[in-house]
Amino acid sequence: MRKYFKKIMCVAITCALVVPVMLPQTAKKAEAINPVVQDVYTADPAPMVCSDGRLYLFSSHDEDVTVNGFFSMNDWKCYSTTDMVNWTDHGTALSYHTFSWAKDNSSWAPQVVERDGKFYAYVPINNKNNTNCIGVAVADSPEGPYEDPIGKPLLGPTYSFIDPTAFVDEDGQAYIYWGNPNLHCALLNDDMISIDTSINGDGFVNGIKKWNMETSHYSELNNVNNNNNNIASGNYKNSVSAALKDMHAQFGVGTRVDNNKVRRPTMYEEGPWFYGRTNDKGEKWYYMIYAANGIPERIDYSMSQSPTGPWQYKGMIMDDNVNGQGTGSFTNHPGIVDYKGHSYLFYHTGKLVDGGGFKRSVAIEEITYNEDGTINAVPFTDAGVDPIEALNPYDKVEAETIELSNSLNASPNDRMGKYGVEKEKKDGASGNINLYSIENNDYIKLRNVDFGEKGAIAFTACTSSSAAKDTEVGTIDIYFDSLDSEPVTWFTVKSSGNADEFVAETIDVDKSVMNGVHDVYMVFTGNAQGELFKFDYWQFEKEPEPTPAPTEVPTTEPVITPTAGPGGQQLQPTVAPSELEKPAKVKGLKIKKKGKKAVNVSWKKMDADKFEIVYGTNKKLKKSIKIKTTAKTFIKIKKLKVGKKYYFKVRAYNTNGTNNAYGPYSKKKKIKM
Ligand code: FUB
Repeated sequence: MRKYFKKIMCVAITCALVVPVMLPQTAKKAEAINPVVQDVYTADPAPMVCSDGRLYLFSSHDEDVTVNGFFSMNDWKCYSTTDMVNWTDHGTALSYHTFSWAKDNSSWAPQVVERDGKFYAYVPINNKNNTNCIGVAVADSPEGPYEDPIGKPLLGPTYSFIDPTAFVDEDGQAYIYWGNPNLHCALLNDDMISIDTSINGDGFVNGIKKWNMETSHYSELNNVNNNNNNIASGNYKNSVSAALKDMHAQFGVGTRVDNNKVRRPTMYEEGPWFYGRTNDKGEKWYYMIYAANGIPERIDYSMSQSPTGPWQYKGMIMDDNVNGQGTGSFTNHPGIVDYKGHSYLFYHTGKLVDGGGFKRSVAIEEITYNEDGTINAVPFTDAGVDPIEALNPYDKVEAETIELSNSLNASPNDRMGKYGVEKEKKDGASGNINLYSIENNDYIKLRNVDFGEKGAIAFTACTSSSAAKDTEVGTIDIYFDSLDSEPVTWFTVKSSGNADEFVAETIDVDKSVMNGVHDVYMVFTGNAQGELFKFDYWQFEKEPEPTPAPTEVPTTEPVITPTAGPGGQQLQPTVAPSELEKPAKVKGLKIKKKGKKAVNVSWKKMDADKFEIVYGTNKKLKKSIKIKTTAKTFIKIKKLKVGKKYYFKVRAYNTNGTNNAYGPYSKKKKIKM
């Protein structure tokens, strides 16, 4: 797909000039952010905080049509956010097609972990003989494309090998846990794609440590059926073997009665989620969070001071019902992360329209830890979590960044496909995603968008349509805070003449209206039946800041000619005239922490008038960068954010005050604050 940017300044549109437009009839709905994704069914959430500063959510995907009344799952989805409420859809990250040895309808609970700039997806999937296996796939970016580096299962084929969870500890050792009903543990080698067989030292099942959670492992349970008074009185747990007591201490006393009417030994069912965390007292604890208590599943947890146990059972985090009302799903699956000073539990319910046990959807709640590291239980809610940051409308925002879409309120039969996202097919690579199948009165909502006090002066939208070029195919009507109001502005979409050719156009908007912090609704209207247009991205423009007068002291901004458009291109410095000599490449770049929020950046002395230091949290230093200049060969950079990874590069330049001649950039260096 070829994309180009065309800027057209249109007549300023103010609120006063707005002509009445028909409001969508499906507009009124509960302001609930759970479930997080509303256009497809997502299950088995696996959150991952990435070194690029974003929080990624991987999930399995329940198909719209359930085959043979069982889980019908073929791929794994990827979403990301920076504020916890507006999620960008990255489409399908990988699928059973990623593994040449795998079969369809078995793509269950995944987890992706980052190590040394690579992303490792651990997934349960059946081989062609329909036996459970754990596969591993690797990618250079979280959203893929992923490839199977070993061409065979990492673990298995073995019945019950499902639900992998992986964690890289501070010392670099990586662990993988998995299994239903038994819980298995293995060490991953540093390559993350092979198993270290040394655990247990006994060569048992390739060195895999196993906790036996099956009734058959405890013969005394054969007589403890559900009618046994022993259970009702609670006595049975007192008169059991030392081995069973030990399991109880690690994973709780089982309550589930299996098909043979025999009680499960412990609370553990499946869906383990493993990680390490230091509590407020400075003690390192390991957590095993899991689906528990039979069907319907709730979420329980155990803690340990060693990554391979023994575990201490700590009880429930999320019940399977609130005031007698269930989640609508007989399974549950936890995923827990800390992000920007908050802790979150990701789980799933059957609460999306048409949802249920085989059509589940990811939801999120904020959780809190006690001083000793234990976790406070939370109920599942429709309200979900609050935004932790405002969305910046002056950044390029992918159109598939959404808090809510009206699909939630659509009738059951037209729920799906309203806001499907499609992936541009570029040699099978993970490509661009855009909103498609946009029909009259469809809308998306973005939460907590900060236009600032001065406000926006222009709005750009990048769209495509196959209608005759330049035909008006619809509008994007923008509302603030409620659909029961007047639009604050609207954008007329003109056809690009080719559905695969996206065109960005810009209109002026009224800054006296387009300011402050608002929830933003974009309502799509048009006269055609079916799809009106496709929508790739949008961006507002604010009034330019007055250019600061140049000074000679170090750390001033460089002389640059901004050529960036709303497309978000990186600023390009002025082209060096031929009479200025370009300096050599900067060498010996060093970054040293100076307290919590500052670093000293230094490099080798060399012949040049000045140096330009480019830094930011984006690994490629392509967006959200900051630039400083100095005439010295060192600089202190302040006001960095604790917990974030920053990348730095430096180049030298010669200047005559008006024009600059730049040398090549140094090698990039990174540091975690
Ligand atoms: O999604 C299929 C299975 O259901 C998962 O692997 C389990 O954790 C349960 O959520």
